[in-house]
Amino acid sequence: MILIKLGGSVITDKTQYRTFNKDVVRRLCGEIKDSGASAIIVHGGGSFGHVLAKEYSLQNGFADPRQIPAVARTQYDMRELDQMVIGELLDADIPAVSVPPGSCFMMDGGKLILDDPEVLFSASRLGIMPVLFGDVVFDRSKGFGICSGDQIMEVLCGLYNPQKVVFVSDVDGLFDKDPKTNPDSKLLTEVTSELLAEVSSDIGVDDVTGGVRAKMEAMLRITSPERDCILVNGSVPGRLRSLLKGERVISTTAKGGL
Ligand code: IP8
Repeated sequence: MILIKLGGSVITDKTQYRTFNKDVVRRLCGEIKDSGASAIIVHGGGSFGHVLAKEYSLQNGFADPRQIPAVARTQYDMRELDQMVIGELLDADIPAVSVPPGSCFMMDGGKLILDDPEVLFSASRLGIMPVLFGDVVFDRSKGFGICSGDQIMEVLCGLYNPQKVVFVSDVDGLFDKDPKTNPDSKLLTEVTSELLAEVSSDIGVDDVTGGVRAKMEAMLRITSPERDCILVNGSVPGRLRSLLKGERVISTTAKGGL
C-alpha cells in the first residue's frame, strides 16, 4: 500500500482564495489509476484552508468569538475542496469516500487522536479508498485547531504501515536554498536530519501549518529502514505515475528518521 499526500500547492492555486486546479487533479488521479498502485490519499488545504485559517489564527485555538464563523466556513470550504478531489477520483474509476477529520476525530493540544480506525479499515477492506484532508478539528484543550494533512499522514503510517509514502507538491524537492530567489540552488536528492539542519531558508511559509522544512521534518519522522518517504513534483506530467511504478524520477527522499 502507498500513502499519498496531494499537497495544497498542487491541487489549488494558493494565491487565489478557493481556486481548484481541476485539470491538474484530474491528471494526477489518472496517473494514480494508471500506476495500478493501491493507495490511500490525504490532501492539503491550499487556498481553501490556509487563507481564512491565517486571517483568524485558527491554528492557535479559540481566543475570540469572532473566530467562530471562520471555523465553520473553513470546514465548509475544505469539504467543498474534498468533494471536488473525490469527484476526480471517481471519474478516474477509483472508488473513494470522504473521511473528514473535523467530523470523525478529535485533537488534544494540537495532537490528532485517532483511536478508532474502524471507518478507515472498513472502507479499505471493501476496496474503497478513504480520502482524508487537513481540516479544522475540535481540540479538547484549545477548543479547535488546524490538523494538517502531514499530521494525518504520520498517524496513517502508524495504522497502515505503507511500503512507500509520497508527498506530491509543486516543487522538484528540497533545495539547499530557496530556488525562487536563488538561481544557483541545488536539489537535494536525499535528506537526513543533519542535512536539513544546514538548509538555509524555509520555503513556502504562508501555510499556517509550516513550509517545506516542517514537511521535511514530518517526512523524516515517517521514514524507516523499510520505508521510503519521497517528495515529488506533481505539476510535471507523468512524474507521479513513474514514481508509483518504481521508476527513478527527480525528487527528494527523506532518509534515516528525525
Ligand atoms: O495544507 C491544512 O492542511 P495542510 C488545512 O495539509 C487547513 O497543511 C484547514 C488549513
